[in-house]
Amino acid sequence: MNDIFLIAIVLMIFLLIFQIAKASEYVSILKGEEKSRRQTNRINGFLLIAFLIFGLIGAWWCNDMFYKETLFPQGAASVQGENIDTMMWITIIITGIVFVITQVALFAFAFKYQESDKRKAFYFTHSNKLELLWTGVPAIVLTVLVVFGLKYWFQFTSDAPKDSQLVEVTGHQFAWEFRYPGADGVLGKKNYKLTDAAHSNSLGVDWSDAASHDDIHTTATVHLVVNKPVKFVINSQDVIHDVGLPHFRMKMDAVPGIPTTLWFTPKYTTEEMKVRTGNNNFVYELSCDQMCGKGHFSMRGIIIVETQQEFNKWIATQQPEYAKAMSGGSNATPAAVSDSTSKKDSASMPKPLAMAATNK
Ligand SMILES: [Cu+2]
Repeated sequence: MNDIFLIAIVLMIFLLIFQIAKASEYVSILKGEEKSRRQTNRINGFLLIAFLIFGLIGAWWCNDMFYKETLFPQGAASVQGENIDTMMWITIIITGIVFVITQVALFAFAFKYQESDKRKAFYFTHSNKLELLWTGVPAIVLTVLVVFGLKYWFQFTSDAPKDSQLVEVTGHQFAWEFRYPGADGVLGKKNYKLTDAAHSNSLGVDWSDAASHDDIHTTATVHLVVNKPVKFVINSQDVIHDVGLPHFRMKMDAVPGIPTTLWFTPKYTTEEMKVRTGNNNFVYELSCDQMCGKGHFSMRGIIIVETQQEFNKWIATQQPEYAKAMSGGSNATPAAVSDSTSKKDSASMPKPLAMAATNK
């Protein structure tokens, strides 16, 4: 009912404008074409100035009102992200200044140089000086901005520091899976032909590679250590996804068949971010930033940033995926790790992880 009412009002307004336009047309014929044209010109000139003033105030007001809704006020949560923020601010300031100058010039010129009997339009076909100026200056400024962007891009896509944590991120329609190398620091080999979600091998890990025996797998939630660089090795099992890390100001495509990497250093634990944002329910989010199908909206991961001690405590409670697979599926209780194969294999695991695999 409300919608019909709204449509009726809009139609009435259109009708009103149409009638006013028609009436003013008749008035202009009565007054004489020339006189009314000049009058319209003047009115248009003032309207353009009004549009400029209200437009600039409106743009400022919108930004002011919604600024607190953005992630800017809480600051970047990674060391690399701070560089991205700085770059963003420099870009906003430069383009903002250019925007105001060009808009003021556009509308002020339209007002100042409206039709007048007192002057004649100056006509010229070409000016090398002007061409050079308005091509050269933007080209130089944009080159500087792009070079800065490339510098940071090469930084966080290049080799991660030696002491960094390694986490493999795999996207598929519509969830994220994570894999941590165990105590050996090496992720086991994978082969897509071995992918078998029903038998606890959703990532297609090659269990014959001993390096895979202590790897820890998680879904939906990933644990990172504060102030320790983390390197993500990113994969996709079906279509292109994108690891979006808005709080850390990072993102990277997950491309089937082509692992991509990025590294960053989280600056604040999740608990610290709760205080910084004044939001007790704060969680770091890993969003899929690439439209990937009908469940794209739900492809969300949670990142828990914690201290090294908290991380060690958590990882100690995790059972390696190999042990789960050998015990007959991820739903089996760890106590079910009793068949001869898994006993043999857990014996070959590094000690603490083998204990985690069998004692729980
Ligand atoms: Cu998606």
